[in-house]
Amino acid sequence: MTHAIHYERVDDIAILKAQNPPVNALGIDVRLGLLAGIERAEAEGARAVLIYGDGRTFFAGADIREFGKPMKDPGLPDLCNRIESADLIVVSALHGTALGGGLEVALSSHYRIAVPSAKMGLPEVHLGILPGAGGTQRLPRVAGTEAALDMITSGRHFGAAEALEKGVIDRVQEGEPREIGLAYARELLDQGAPRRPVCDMPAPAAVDFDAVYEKTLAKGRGQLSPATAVRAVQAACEAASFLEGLRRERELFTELMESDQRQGLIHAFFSERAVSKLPELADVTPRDVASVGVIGGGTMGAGIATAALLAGVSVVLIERDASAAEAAGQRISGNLSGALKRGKISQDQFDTMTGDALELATEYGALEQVDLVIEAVFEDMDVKREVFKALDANCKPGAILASNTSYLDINEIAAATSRPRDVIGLHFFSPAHVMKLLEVVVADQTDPDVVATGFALGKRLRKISVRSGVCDGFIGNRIMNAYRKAADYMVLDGASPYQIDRVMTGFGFAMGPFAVGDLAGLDIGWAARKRRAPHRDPRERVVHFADMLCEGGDFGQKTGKGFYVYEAGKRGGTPNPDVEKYIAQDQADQGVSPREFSDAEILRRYMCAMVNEAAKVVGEGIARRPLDVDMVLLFGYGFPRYHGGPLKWADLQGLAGILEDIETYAKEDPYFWQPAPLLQTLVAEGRCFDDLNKAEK
Ligand code: T1G
Repeated sequence: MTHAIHYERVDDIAILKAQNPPVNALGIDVRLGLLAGIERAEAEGARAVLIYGDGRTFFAGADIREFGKPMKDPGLPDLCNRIESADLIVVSALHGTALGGGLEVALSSHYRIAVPSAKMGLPEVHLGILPGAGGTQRLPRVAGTEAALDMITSGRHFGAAEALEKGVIDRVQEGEPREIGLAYARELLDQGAPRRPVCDMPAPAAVDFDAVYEKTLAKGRGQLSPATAVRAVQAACEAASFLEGLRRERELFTELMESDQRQGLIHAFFSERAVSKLPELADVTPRDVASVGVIGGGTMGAGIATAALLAGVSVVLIERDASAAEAAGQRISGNLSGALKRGKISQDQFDTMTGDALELATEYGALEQVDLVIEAVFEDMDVKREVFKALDANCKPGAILASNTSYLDINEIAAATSRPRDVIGLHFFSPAHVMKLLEVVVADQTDPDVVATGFALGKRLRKISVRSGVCDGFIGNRIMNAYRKAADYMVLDGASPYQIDRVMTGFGFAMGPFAVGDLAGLDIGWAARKRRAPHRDPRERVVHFADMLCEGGDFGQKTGKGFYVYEAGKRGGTPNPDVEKYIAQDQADQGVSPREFSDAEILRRYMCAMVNEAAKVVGEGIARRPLDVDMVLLFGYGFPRYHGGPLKWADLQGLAGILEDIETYAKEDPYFWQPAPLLQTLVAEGRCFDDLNKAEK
């Protein structure tokens, strides 16, 4: 027996215990051990086999690290069929998270028991594939077609109670998996219970699969795996035999396994785990943070305070006066009542978070005991320097002073204090209690343990934390500024903003850049352009049509009009007829003769601008690795997850072609399209961005 599966006999029952931490992934050692265990049990004349997982969970799925490599026998589909055809009773006892191939192993068993806390699911669609070891054929047979379609196309986890109710498992029982599994196997043997292969169950009832397919495809915003999985379930209902259904499942699985979207989603899966693991922090102990101070109770400050309260961290929020502090308290209560309504927190938790755990104050003296302060006041350097001077004077030694600024220089802020080593940037994204991204901005003098504390706080707040160096806009806003400019330049040159929005939603974004601008408020970009104007390089191409919109008081959704006109009670907007006039005016003022843009050119230019700036951000060391940029764009800017992020997308497209296009665009605008040195180097060396990610591991 391989070490990954431990074999034991208890009378006429053989027990196969999986020992492959951390999640009992079904790697080759486990598969070999299961096969050997079944064959040994049969050879020894055992009457039943119990399969369960040691440690924290039953099998959590195939070993994702094996994807893209030649599959070693036994493959999971064959192994599941072999378990199912075993000439004895097979029982699976589930705990932890029985996911993907793990649940498929359980479904190929004849009986399934679970502890009440067990979670199950077939989340393969989130990896760009579909259940490929019989799950699309067996689940509909035990749970019915509709339930199976919901579980498989959503990829959601579900609990033992729902699994029992839907027929996915046969029993839920408190206890250790080994004990409850052994007792259940014994009971079945004593009852003379029959083997009960799912493959012998009747084919599930058909539904209108074309309608389900179309609906699933539309919902996926271009992601293929959920809709393709519908076709696999359809085969369970319509194929001539179970084996024919399995064959169809394998065909569709292989199609997805070879797709770029599978590579993108697997990249996202591993990157979101790797991005917050920095080698230089491995041996650094974070400082304790039992309570945080928040300076400023506007949307951002209240959101940050809400995120901290939801994570069990008490908050002292400072506002300039009692009424502002009261308003902040209302915002926090409003945020938390949303969590209460959605069942994320109990009434008791709500009462604590809006009661004892939250202090609203107007004097900095209230901060004397907090371990870390996050400043979220007006984005003006003079204001921030004053705030940090006051924090420095009032906070205890060792308290960390963080700014939530989205672009200002943390070094300059730190210089306003006597403790620059305790100063860091913690850039949250609005709404701060919802958006998962946190940019941990490390200044020149920031202590490593302060950085480690930033990441530890981010983990506690269930954020995806990404390390950033100091520059205008850090990682995300700096890159966004570049691709937004590319979009504006295309409009000035003749593309319609509405065509650009349509192209980018077709690429998988929930909204295009102009609709996003309307949502965030066009005045924010306007203010940033005015702030940068005095420092603007004379070679930079300037557009004015967006400023004209703002000068007319049209800031987007908040004023009812921006690039789109918004009507109360209606979702989305319709194109604002004034915009064409402003664009034409800008073109006339600048002597631009507008031309046609194809959808393909729009996408290419937009993405090349994003990739080029991202390559500069990595090349300058502002982002540690390409995957860091990918995670910022995924978790802060709605980049479609199935592309993996802009630099994963670039690798899949081919860097040489991207560089070639950038060099072509640079002929018309050498300043904006200056190729990133890192991109040039990678192309010259025949390497890709992922090579840099691997080098860092
Ligand atoms: N394969 C390989 N490594 C895995 C893994 C997997 N399936 N699941 C987790 N890990 C690693 C993870 O990278 C991390 O590593 C460590 O385990 C702890 O994970 C044929 C083909 C199980 C809910 O999609 O959802 O079966 O960073 O930090 O937050 O149809 O991991 O420590 O080096 O996430 O407690 C289907 C994916 C596969 C489940 C635990 N299964 N995993 O969450 O810990 S496809 C999945 C998860 C499949 C079949 C198909 C979560 C978790 P490191 P973690 P966690």
